[in-house]
Amino acid sequence: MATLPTTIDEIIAQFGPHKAYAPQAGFYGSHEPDSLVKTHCCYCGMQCGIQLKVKENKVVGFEPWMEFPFNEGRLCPKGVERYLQNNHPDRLLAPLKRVEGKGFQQVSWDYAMDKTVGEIKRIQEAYGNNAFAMLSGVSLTNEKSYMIGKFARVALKTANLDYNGRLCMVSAGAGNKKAFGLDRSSNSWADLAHAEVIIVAGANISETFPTLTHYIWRARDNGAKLIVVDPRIIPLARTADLHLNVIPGGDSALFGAMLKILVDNDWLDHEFIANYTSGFQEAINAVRDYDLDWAEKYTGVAKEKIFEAARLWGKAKTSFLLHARGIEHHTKGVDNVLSCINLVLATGRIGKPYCGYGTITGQGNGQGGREHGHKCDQLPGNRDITNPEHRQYIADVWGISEQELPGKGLTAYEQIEAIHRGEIKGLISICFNPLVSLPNNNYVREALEKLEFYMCIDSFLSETARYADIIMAGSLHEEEEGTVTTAEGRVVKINAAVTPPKNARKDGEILMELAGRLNEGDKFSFDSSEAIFNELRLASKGGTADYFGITYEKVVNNMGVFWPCPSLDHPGTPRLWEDRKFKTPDGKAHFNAVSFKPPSEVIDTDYPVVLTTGRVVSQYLSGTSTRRIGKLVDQYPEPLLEIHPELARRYNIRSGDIIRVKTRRGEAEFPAQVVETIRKDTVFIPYHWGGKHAANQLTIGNLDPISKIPEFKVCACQLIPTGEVASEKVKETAYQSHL
Ligand SMILES: Nc1nc2c(c(=O)[nH]1)N[C@H]1C(S)=C(S)[C@@H](COP(=O)(O)OP(=O)(O)OC[C@H]3O[C@@H](n4cnc5c(=O)[nH]c(N)nc54)[C@H](O)[C@@H]3O)O[C@H]1N2
Ligand SMILES: Nc1nc2c(c(=O)[nH]1)N[C@H]1C(S)=C(S)[C@@H](COP(=O)(O)OP(=O)(O)OC[C@H]3O[C@@H](n4cnc5c(=O)[nH]c(N)nc54)[C@H](O)[C@@H]3O)O[C@H]1N2
Ligand code: SF4
Ligand SMILES: [Mo]
Repeated sequence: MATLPTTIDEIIAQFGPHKAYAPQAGFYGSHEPDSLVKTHCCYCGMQCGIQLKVKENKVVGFEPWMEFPFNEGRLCPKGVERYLQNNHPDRLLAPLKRVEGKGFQQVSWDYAMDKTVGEIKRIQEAYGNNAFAMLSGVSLTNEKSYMIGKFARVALKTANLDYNGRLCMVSAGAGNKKAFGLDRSSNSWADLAHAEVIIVAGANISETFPTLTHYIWRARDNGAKLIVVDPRIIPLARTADLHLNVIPGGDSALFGAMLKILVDNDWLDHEFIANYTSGFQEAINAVRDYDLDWAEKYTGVAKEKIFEAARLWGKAKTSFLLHARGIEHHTKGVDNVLSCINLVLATGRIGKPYCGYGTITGQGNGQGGREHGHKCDQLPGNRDITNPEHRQYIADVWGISEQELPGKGLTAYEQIEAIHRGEIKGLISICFNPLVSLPNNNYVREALEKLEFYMCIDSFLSETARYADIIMAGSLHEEEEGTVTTAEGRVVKINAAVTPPKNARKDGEILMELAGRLNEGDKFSFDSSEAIFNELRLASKGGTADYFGITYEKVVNNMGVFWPCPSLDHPGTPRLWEDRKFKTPDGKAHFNAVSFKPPSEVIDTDYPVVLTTGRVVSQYLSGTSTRRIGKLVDQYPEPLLEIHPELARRYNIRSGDIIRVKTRRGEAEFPAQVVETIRKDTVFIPYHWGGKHAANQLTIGNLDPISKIPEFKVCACQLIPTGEVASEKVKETAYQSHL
């Protein structure tokens, strides 16, 4: 046994910083693989098809999967390198326990299970069932998502289950449910290529969904006009017809003003509005005063450009509106989404060929994972945990009484607040790294320290796992079979390429054994992923996210099936709403009145610069996997502060200078990258790093009142040059400026 460390810092010194893993080029390629396994990339919501090369139970490379219809073999830089996470030297290979004052020690599975179950029982007996909470994530398959929803309610018997989609998809989900009664993008991407006008709002597609860019280029080849709404001139914006450089937080003012222009110029589809929608009058009343001068003031976008955007959108015959976290990560995230949907409904361009609207789902299974009961307020099939009929249906599928089914629980960040208040004492997390990804992470760290017991299931020692009492070595994406649902709503098959190495185990097996030890084994006696999927099909039947007609066989034979798919003879639904039968109670699509409200923290003389956060192409989420892959680390080794030359001049900042960024939550230092691609009043930091590099030391924990998403995309900061300069290597990256 190695000498054991004594403090968190020493644990970090023992296990990290991550080993950036880069075998020599061609090393693995020189070996003939034993097999090629068709599956999907483990990262973003595009879920590109890929073939993994397997040799001796290790993933040793990849080949394109040309036949998979969405990406036809194309992959992004992360997809090309993703195989290097397998067989990585940092991989957790056995369960660990933390010994106070001594760090982590390997333990047997029996010990890890016994300890966890003992602590669950102790905490629940002392403080009640809801004092033990669970957090999960949607890099997991539909089968695991479904099983976690059932595990938390039936085995752990807690209301407090939530998931990392709370930081991601929930504003869009809430907006879609309000407007359409269903939470899915309306069309397959195939329709995008033929739209006349495309609006992309707050979505850095070339870096975050790189393979989707192909569909936009195809639309451009067909003559489409492209409008990009983003405080930065993102790569897609460089060739756009219009770039609307909105100030972070200004979107609903922009879309509200565009709605007013559509009304004033009668660029409306009256027939659609009259027959298939409700709430139009209220929606336009809310924007009655949004003239162009007002809009320019609150959005920071020139009024001519706002008018031109509305004209292009208003006069088109076909169109697509796409958005992502740029408009959703706000305390007004749901309002922003609704203000986009109002533009789509006013022009009636939905449910027709080449006319569509959608949020671009972020995580690999961000779509499926938000349908099957991961959320604190949701049951499978996107059912509502507070609806008596929905509860009864699921209780029957699960073989429990409706009274036994817990009610609505706390959302992810609210769980952290409840730990601070002493209401939550125990936690299980799987597939979530909140210490990097939640806002205001000093506050999150204090919460982790307050827990009486914390168990984490992961395949790497994430920043959060370092605070666990027990770590269970779970599985990687390529080690367990299942299905995921892509951002376009297509259910696809994940095939296991290898088995978990050494003493690591499949996530599904870990959960089933825990359920057994909590005396609920009979409800978790699945002998295959397909058996779980078959129960999920039944549980989703009749819900808005209806998977009943989808089988493994159908998914494989058709390279994916689009839900809803209510019966076995149903072909699936690539394009929603062709029948105009919306899933709202009155069957109509709903306009919503949206009044512009400023962000929860605005700039002032103390904190005079707007801070926004997001992503870079070569890193993925909290970086647990991509920060361990050598080539990706080389492309972008540490977070840089993007700043406009004019703002930089004011502080005498040059690329590579180290700047202290301070907010009301904390401070951190980042090398500057001076770029002309960002607004003059705004700085941008990517968030994929933990510890002293974490952007979330600075962000604000204020939440949207409906979706409970944090305001990641806007807060106020100070810039303080430290007089220090970054290393040559980092400086080199900083000088690779965007323009
Ligand atoms: N490379 C890479 N790809 C990923 C991921 C990753 O971590 N790395 N993560 C995946 C996941 S889970 C997600 S959720 C998606 C996220 O995908 P995106 O939403 O595209 O990514 P972000 O970088 O968070 O934000 C997008 C853009 O929003 C802009 N923005 C900031 N504030 C505002 C605002 O107030 N209004 C508007 N209109 N725009 C604003 C930023 O400048 C940024 O260009 O990416 C997925 N794909
Ligand atoms: N400032 C700022 N913060 C943000 C954002 C932002 O734009 N700005 N974006 C937010 C968004 S959109 C998102 S989605 C979140 C994401 O935030 P997180 O969910 O915390 O990020 P991940 O990196 O996906 O963390 C997943 C953890 O699960 C592990 N894992 C991955 N796959 C598996 C698996 O199959 N099994 C098991 N057992 N473990 C697995 C990984 O090793 C990792 O430790 O971050 C949010 N945080
Ligand atoms: S676009 Fe997304 S799914 Fe496709 S290869 Fe890149 S990270 Fe993977
Ligand atoms: Mo996300």
